[in-house]
Amino acid sequence: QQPNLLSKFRGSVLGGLVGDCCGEPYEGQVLTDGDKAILRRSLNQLEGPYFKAPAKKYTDDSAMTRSVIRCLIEHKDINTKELATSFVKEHAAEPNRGYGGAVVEVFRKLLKNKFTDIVGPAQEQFLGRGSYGNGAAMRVSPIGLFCYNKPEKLVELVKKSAEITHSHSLGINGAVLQAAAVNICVQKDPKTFFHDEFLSELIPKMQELEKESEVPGIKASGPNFTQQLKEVKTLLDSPNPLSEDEVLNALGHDVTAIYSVPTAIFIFLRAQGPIEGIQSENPFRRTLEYAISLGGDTDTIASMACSLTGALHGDSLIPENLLKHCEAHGEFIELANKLYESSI
Ligand code: 8NA
Ligand code: MG
Ligand code: MG
Ligand code: MG
Repeated sequence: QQPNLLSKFRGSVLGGLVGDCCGEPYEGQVLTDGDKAILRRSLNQLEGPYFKAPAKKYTDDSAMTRSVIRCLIEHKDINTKELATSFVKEHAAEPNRGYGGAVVEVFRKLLKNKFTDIVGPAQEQFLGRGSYGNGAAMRVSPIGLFCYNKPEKLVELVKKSAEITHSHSLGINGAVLQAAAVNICVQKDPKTFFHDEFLSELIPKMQELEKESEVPGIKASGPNFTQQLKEVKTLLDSPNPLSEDEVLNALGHDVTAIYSVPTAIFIFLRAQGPIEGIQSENPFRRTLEYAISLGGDTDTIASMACSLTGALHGDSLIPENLLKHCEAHGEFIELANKLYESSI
């Protein structure tokens, strides 16, 4: 039977946490076949009979996602001043969670202006162009959940949550894409899920969004999310087995939104079926292992991809013992429960 809504909320929130914690040790790496074998063994071990081990640490992705969830629970809205304050407090308390290279400058300026100007510091980033990093996208899945029964509010809420740190249209639209993808997953029955149908809902949304916000792009003729999603479809429809190079050449795996959010969506969609070299019947495990195997910004890409698989299937596919190895898992279960309560 269809996973219930609460299970989907928990699946997405906990999926995001597990992806972040398990992806973190590999962030910035290109994995060799040997590394992938080690990864597989390690995930098998973590999923197996519980053993005592130091918790796998979450990073900026989960720290900032938690701020977004708390804001939604408390205000049933994105209150930008509260959210900005929460980001800055989290960062001040634990600056070593692997924050992006430039975003800490935004936090410093917000403190300095005493939160009187919330969006100004982000607009000053990168000589006034704004950040196109994936930091707004990596924290936004809860908005996709919250809007399950109010999809018309999604773009507005995402934009408010993004603009505190990311003013570049690619940074913002990447966040809308991730939240919209989660939002579609919550509505779908995994038993009758097809990537064609999913993409044919998502692509027109991005087309409309990108028409409105003429994308300045990395170069004038730079890529946009509509094109990247069409690449995702081409890759998924390809009759030949896909090499990692083909995937990475088409979609990328770095810390920019344009070269990581479509990648996460591709990983999620591909992991709904068998993947050569990954021996698991569980789509959640396939999502996690495949996302990390592709290397690059592994914590963030695994977090985004696993929050999609979790939103589709619910939390029953997340191996219980694996979850127990992730730092703060109990707190995130509670947050998912409360987010559900505040959304209905
Ligand atoms: P951000 O705004 O600092 O952007 C991340 C990076 O993207 C920047 O440091 C730049 O290299 C690049 N970038 C973004 N916009 C531009 C631009 N307009 N021109 C040139 N370069 C640009 O931070 P963010 O929050 O978007 O970053 C999110 C990522 O950072 C996540 O992957 C997260 O996990 C984290 N991260 C941290 C480390 C680390 O070890 N500290 C490494 C990788 C990623
Ligand atoms: Mg991180
Ligand atoms: Mg890191
Ligand atoms: Mg990252």
